[in-house]
Amino acid sequence: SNRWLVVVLDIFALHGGLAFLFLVLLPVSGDVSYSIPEEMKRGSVIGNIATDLGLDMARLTARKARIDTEDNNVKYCSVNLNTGELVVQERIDREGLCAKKASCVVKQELVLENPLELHRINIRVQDINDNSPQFKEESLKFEIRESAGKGARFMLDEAHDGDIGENTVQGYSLQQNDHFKLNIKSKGSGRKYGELILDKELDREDKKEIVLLLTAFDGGSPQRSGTVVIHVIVLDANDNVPCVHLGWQLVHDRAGPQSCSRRLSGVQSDRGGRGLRPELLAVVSYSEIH
Ligand SMILES: [Ca+2]
Ligand SMILES: [Ca+2]
Ligand SMILES: [Ca+2]
Ligand SMILES: [Ca+2]
Repeated sequence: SNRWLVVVLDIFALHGGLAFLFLVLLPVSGDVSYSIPEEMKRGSVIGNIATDLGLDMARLTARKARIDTEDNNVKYCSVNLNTGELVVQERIDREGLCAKKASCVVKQELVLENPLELHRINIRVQDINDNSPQFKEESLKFEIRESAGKGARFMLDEAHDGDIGENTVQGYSLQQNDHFKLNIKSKGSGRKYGELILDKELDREDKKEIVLLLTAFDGGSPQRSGTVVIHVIVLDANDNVPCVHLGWQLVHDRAGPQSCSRRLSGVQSDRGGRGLRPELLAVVSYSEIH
């Protein structure tokens, strides 16, 4: 069943502002559709268009069979006039053509003359896993106060992957460590991101910095992944009682507050039970903060 394609040429006169409208009627025969993976090599065969459309192979040259495009788009394929095969002419990159669209169709046209005949070609482009998940930054920096409680959460940047479906980011994994667990969350659109959860409290006096590797992976075959380094800087909290020796010396007692208070009372008894003056304690606390 032949249909008619209406090509509207809208030509505006340069003088007088008059618009002339031409209607050109071209016969359009049946469409033909193909489904191919993206990134096929140039010269790869998409299908035999002459066979699929029932064209006379011997007359392809005489009828000047050629590929055309609407709106002067790229000619992604060409016709082999000897074999009737439709072959890849230009790189077909699904990401470049359709970004995150679930369906990607490239439209081309086969034109024949004597008589003039036009066939629409729809090439459905399937995604292949040719992109790896990537983080925007090379490293993520977190400053976390050592007083942060167990269960504290820190949102991590999402990794991006140009592919779609299974070929895009499916999950994350965090390097084994003593302090953090990873929680994976989903956005409304199905996009996934990670969250660091503090599992064991930090101690700046023990470790000032923690370096962790976060990996994002897709679900393609073969699977691809990308990593980011997480730098956790542990900020100080005033969690150690300062100890005072005679002579105003300041000592951080790593054994903890209890033994420290014992030493303070020791200092007090040393000084004949008079105890520390309030202003001395104030000076001690100030010094410890800075
Ligand atoms: Ca691609
Ligand atoms: Ca792809
Ligand atoms: Ca991918
Ligand atoms: Ca501290």
